[in-house]
Amino acid sequence: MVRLRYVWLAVMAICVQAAHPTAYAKPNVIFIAIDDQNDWIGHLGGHPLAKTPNLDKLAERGTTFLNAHCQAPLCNPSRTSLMLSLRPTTTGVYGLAPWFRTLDDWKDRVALPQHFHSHGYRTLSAGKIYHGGAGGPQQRKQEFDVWGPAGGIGAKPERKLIPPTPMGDHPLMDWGVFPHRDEDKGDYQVASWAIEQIKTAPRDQPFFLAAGFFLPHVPCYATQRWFDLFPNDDRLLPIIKADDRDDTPRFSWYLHWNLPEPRLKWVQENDQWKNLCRSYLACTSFVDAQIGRILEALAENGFAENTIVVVWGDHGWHLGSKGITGKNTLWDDGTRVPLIFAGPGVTAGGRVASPAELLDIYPTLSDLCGLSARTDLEGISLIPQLRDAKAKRERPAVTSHNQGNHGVRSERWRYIRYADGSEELYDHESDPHEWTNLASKKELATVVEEHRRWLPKIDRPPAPNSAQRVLTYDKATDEAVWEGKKVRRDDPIPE
Ligand SMILES: [Ca+2]
Ligand SMILES: [Ca+2]
Repeated sequence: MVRLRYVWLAVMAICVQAAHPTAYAKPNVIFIAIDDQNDWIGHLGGHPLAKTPNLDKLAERGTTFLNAHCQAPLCNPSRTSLMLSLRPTTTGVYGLAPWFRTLDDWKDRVALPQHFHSHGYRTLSAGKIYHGGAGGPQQRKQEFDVWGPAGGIGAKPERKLIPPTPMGDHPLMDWGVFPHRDEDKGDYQVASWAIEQIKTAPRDQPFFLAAGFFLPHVPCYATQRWFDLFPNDDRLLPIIKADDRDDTPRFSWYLHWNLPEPRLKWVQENDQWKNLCRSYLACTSFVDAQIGRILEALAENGFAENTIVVVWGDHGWHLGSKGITGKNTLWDDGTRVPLIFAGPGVTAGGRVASPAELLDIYPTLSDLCGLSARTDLEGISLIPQLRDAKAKRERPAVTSHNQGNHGVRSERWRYIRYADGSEELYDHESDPHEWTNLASKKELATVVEEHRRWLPKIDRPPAPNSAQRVLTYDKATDEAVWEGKKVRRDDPIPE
């Protein structure tokens, strides 16, 4: 009986395939973004309780990058870099503003979806792909052919669920069980729209379909069922070192000075640490389920075999490590992200330990789909690693947070250099949490030197109209300007 059922299912699968033949040779692309998603993903091992069955299954069907890093630890600069395959240090886009199309240098630059459009693809987008709405309706049409729902937070409680937070009690700084329907979430609607596009996709034209999920970006609201996946006890808490910041340069604080994301001290004192961790894990599992819905629709509509799926997160998020919550750092918790490819041309079960950068996605997708190669991209195709996970990459992953501040992640080491010249070095072989700064160890001077040579050669100041989380530093006066305000060396570090 069981065997008969399998035969029946196999016949059905063949029928579905045959019923929906495609008249084009190029593979489709499903391009999935997750906002503020760190490595708390089952197969990445960032949190022992993380539950992401759909992403883990996709990783088994394709190749996953275990050492992938964003080029900027913040939405707008990370996404600009990924979509243009240019470093933030090349574009000068470091803050939440400007939108790169307002800059003379980049207003006509061919972004990734436009490259696909010019090769005959129908390009579609829903949810958060770019940071912000990409201008008015006319301008939006130039980025993608078809626009779906904006997604975002969706249903919100009438008032915040957690106590007032420091730094202006920012409305986004909230999390917890919020009893709404999953269907009322922006992310659910983005997935539903993507599924509809898959079902009704024209059979004579390949598609590039982008779906951008907002969670686990704050506010982390989810229904009880997603919280029930996790025990409400100390196993939720990440392993941290209490005095971890004692050996990090003072300048490291400037990169997340006076931000609305509460410090570890606040979440501990207000009994919010476990709640935050559980909320983040719950939201990640919810997004994983939405991705699962899209992947199921691909298979049900006969697209599983001729579609490249790529999933990426725009940057990491701290949940207590280094004394903070939030983004805007150059450590692994701020830069490490999921990056998974699956589909034709991608080896199943590949797990790549070599570093990869999000700006590699553009040339990789272009290569995988046989589009004309571009010579003006700063990323390098990941095709060698998609064929053989052990294929080496010489280049480390580089992350920049404003001019002069860079993290360089090789397979074994993390090196950081700040604008005032202060440095950090961590050995991931013996110190996976980056607890012990080895930068001043004489015996490691060669390691530091090897990593220094990868610091960006072009290191532009912030582009015109840069704002929000923009840092500049004047070496002559030793003064930093953060969010438009001067920060001096003897200013007390904000708690
Ligand atoms: Ca983000
Ligand atoms: Ca430390």
